[in-house]
Amino acid sequence: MTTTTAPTPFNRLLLTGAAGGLGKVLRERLRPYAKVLRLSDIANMAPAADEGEEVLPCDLSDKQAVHHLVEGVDAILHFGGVSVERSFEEVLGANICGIFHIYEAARRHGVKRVIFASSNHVIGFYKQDEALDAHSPRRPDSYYGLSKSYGEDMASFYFDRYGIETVSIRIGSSFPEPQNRRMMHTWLSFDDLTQLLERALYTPNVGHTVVYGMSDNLNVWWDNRFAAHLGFAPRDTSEVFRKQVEAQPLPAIDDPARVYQGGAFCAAGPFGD
Ligand code: NAI
Ligand code: 15L
Repeated sequence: MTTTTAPTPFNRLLLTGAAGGLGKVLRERLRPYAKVLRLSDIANMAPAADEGEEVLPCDLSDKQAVHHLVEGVDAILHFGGVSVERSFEEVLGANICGIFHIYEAARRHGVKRVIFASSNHVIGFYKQDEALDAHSPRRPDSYYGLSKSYGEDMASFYFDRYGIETVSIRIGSSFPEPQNRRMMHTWLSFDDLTQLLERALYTPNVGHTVVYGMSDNLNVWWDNRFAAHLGFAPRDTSEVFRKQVEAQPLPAIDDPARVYQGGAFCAAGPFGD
């Protein structure tokens, strides 16, 4: 459960992807957890509001820049990178090289905890009537999903080899509201995301934990039994949006949005033909 008073703040937390949709939300919500929140992105960010913020632009594909970025932080919330399906070349620098740079910098600077914004697209090619847990073999649905799958392997390796702990959150769909029928299953409210990040930051001995990031929705596809030690107890549910979502036309029976857990990502590409 989320504590009513925030636990002891870290001295300095790093949030990558701070200019993005979730980054802007988390810029406010992570403040109680850090004396200084270091915010980074390749895109423009609002200047630091006060001494509790540091704004450091950085391209994740630049190893030396990421090395400097990570210096002096206690933990990393890695939300930066390409967040939808793109060509392999676009995904390669930001996500695949990017996650390597993050872990190498963590190792060299002695950072012991990473929270990785993974994605449901690591398992996106499962059908919507299949039940999964964290041990289900991955079935990435895109180059983007492959990059998140690689990121989870990187997290596993850096724990086994160097003892750096990670919580990989396979975020479903974290938006103000579920936007379609698929998201009735995958939706993660911002409050529940915040609670999950708190648990991921403060739970001891997480090793490499994989957790599905979803609210307390009906008929979910994912079972979080292997992440029970996090004590994540979502409080919101997509049910409150059912009427408005079901007013939308039903997709055709063979539409990927209706067939696969990853929805439209399963039909993206090819690129560059
Ligand atoms: P977003 O696309 O709004 O934010 C990603 C940020 O990363 C952007 O501000 C972008 O400028 C930055 N970025 C891209 N390439 C970069 C590079 N080379 N160097 C530095 N920064 C770079 O995405 P959103 O929705 O905020 O998602 C945040 C994270 O959570 C992403 O990693 C995404 O894959 C993950 N996620 C989000 C979900 C959601 O429902 N919002 C679902 C599953 C995963
Ligand atoms: C993701 O991984 C994306 O970053 C986000 O934009 C949504 O598409 C989400 O998955 C989803 O599957 O709804």
